[in-house]
Amino acid sequence: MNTKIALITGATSGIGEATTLKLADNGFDVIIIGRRNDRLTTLKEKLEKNGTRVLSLCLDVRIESEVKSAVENLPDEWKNIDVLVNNAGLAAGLSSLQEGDTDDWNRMIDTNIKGLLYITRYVSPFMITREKGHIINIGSIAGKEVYPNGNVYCATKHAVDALTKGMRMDMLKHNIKVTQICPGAVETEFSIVRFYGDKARADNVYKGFESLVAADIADCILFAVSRPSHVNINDMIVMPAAQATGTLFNKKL
Ligand code: NDP
Ligand code: 8X3
Repeated sequence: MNTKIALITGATSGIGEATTLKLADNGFDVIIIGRRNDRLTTLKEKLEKNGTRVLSLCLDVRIESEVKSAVENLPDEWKNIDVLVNNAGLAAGLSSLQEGDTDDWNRMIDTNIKGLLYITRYVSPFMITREKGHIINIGSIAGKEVYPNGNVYCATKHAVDALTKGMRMDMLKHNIKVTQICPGAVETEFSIVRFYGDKARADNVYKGFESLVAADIADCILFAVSRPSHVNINDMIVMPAAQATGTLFNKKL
């Protein structure tokens, strides 16, 4: 089997789902991860109709034992993972540190940092065995700068920035590429999750300007993974044309 394999975390929505569709369209078989099994099943059925082979793993990236067991017990034909997209992540809340909800902090730290680490820890040995592979970490403009009330979310994305650099050094001798993609505002379920399901508040984030859509980020990921073998894209910051910094927008309201 010559088809390449991509593993995408957070494939049930937004950037992860768009990336799954884009990579499948471009000849990848896919391992898709998320907690919402109904969505995984729908995506799997849709892709299989178009001839893509799909392995669906319903798991929570925060739970190391789930990640370890699922990855270590992959059927042999799924172990040759060429591309890992560490995308699963979230913001929970937007409040000052002194008023922050510690449950929100734990969810963000456990998902955005520890989840990314667990997946990478258990997937990368397969790449190292083959001396081949490409890891794509989804960072954020929030990993390049900090904005008021973004404290812990920004810290988790700064951690992704540091981990991207660290893993690139550690994996250099194993011929594994490591890329970070840092989006500005992308309209997905991100703000609905951040505001605990308050759709009106979430919609307001994207009012008055043209935000990115998930497919824009999927395009960047496809570009990074389709460079010739001697080329690596280290880091890409991708913003809406109407957004200059994490908080400065040209909104026409
Ligand atoms: P969505 O909320 O649309 O998607 C988030 C995805 O992550 C879902 O598929 C969700 O699946 C998955 N996920 C969350 N927690 C877990 C978990 N514990 N275990 C497994 N999967 C999990 O948001 P986006 O697509 O926007 O977010 C994707 C990434 O992009 C995140 O890392 C986010 O920080 C980053 N980002 C987003 C930006 C934006 O403006 N939207 C900008 C910059 C970066 P499920 O709920 O089924 O588990
Ligand atoms: C998600 C976008 O606005 O929180 O990373 O920086 S933002």
